[in-house]
Amino acid sequence: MTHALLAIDVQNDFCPGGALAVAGGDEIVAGINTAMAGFDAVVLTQDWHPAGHSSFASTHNAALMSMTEMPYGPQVLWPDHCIQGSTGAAFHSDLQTNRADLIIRKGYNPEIDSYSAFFENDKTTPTGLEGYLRTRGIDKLTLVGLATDFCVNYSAVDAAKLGFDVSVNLALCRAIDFDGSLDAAKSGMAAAGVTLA
Ligand code: VGL
Ligand code: ZN
Repeated sequence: MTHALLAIDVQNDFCPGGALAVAGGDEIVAGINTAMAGFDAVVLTQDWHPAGHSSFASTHNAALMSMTEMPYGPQVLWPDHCIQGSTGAAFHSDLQTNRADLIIRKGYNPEIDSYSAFFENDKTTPTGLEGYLRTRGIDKLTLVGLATDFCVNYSAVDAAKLGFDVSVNLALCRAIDFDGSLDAAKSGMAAAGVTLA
């Protein structure tokens, strides 16, 4: 099998001090760097929103972490984060980005959020990652990164649905864990056939 490491959103805004800080988000960086050498390919994702994105609470004058109804379904309203070109959107400075074969950006569509590295939150608009992996003959994926319960979860479930052999290395992930989201994510991933290591 051809095995890729898919490191999700290891960006400043998801690390302590960032706009949507995930507890311990910076603790996984060294381990991800070490893991890179053991794979046939390394792919990084980067959450990459325009200012005024529809997933931001500020865009709707709504409370942080409240829910709204989008044309594609329910959506959490986040603090402004990962704005294109900002320091918050940059990768953690210790992440060895030079090792990446591909960096894929997501969430650039102002009207649709994109937790998954494969499809936007409408579950139909592709990011192009599937085609990249398939044309390189990659059939096995290990996911790491931020956040376990949102972007890692959605990416892992989509990858499994697409037929990839998927595992998530939970030791190299950290979670937002909001309103039971981590437990729900773990059961959802397991039900989708994702191996949780
Ligand atoms: C993420 C919320 C909003 C993530 C991205 O990377 O898990 N979560 N945007
Ligand atoms: Zn985002």
